[in-house]
Amino acid sequence: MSNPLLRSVSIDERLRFLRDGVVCLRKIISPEWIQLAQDGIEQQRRAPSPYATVVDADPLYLLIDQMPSMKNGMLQRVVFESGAGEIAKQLTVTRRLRWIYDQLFYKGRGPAAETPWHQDTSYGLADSHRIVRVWMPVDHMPRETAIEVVRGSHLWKTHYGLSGSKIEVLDDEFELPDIEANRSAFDIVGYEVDPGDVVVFNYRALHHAGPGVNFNEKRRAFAILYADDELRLRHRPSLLPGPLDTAGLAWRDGQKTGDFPEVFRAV
Ligand SMILES: O=C(O)CCC(=O)C(=O)O
Repeated sequence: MSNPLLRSVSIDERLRFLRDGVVCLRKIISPEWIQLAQDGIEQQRRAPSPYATVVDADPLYLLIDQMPSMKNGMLQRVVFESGAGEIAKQLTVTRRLRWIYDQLFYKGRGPAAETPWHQDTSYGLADSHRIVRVWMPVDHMPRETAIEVVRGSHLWKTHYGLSGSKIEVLDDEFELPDIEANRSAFDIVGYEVDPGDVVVFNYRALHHAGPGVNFNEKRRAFAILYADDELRLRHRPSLLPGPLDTAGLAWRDGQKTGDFPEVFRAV
């Protein structure tokens, strides 16, 4: 298949991704694919999945949906054909990657809801450095409401739970420090973004999206996770089902993504 990206990832961007655990790639996804992502996200708003969190209260609208591409054909095309997977391949210098998950963040009217600081490992699926998250904004966002990441945190040995959440903290997890209250103690990077840009970060990187006042503007993003065949899966019983559970497949901790090629499809 031809490569739909507007440009390639540079060596400097690749080095920054490996060193910092995050990089913002400007003007790389073409407008047709942004349009399709917007349409797919709007379709999902009209018919969210059973795993969605929806807050539709005056004045706030928030939708966070899990694995929408499993049913939504437009978002599925974005996962496999927009070049997002190619970006992950170029950044990791990996020939074959697989889709492993995706999420949609729709912050509609009202003040933008905060996404608290977390590592994605705290939500389960796997513990690994091997997962690449391509976060694709489809609206303009000022830095205050876009993704911020603690630079280099993907290399920290510590594994954090979600502070104050209903999710149980596992034995090997530590309590997350209050990053927002101590911002100057952390090396935080963030970006003002436009449709066409992506922020790509390591699954273990600490990240959040700040609250903000955006009363009449939508703030929508689609995040896609890719990993190689060797990613070892891990159960997180208190959480939502993952793609294998949704597909009705039994699996054990430690099995690899490459063991389930029909669910974790290659990009
Ligand atoms: O867009 C957001 O609000 C949060 C995104 C996020 O946490 C992620 O993609 O991991």
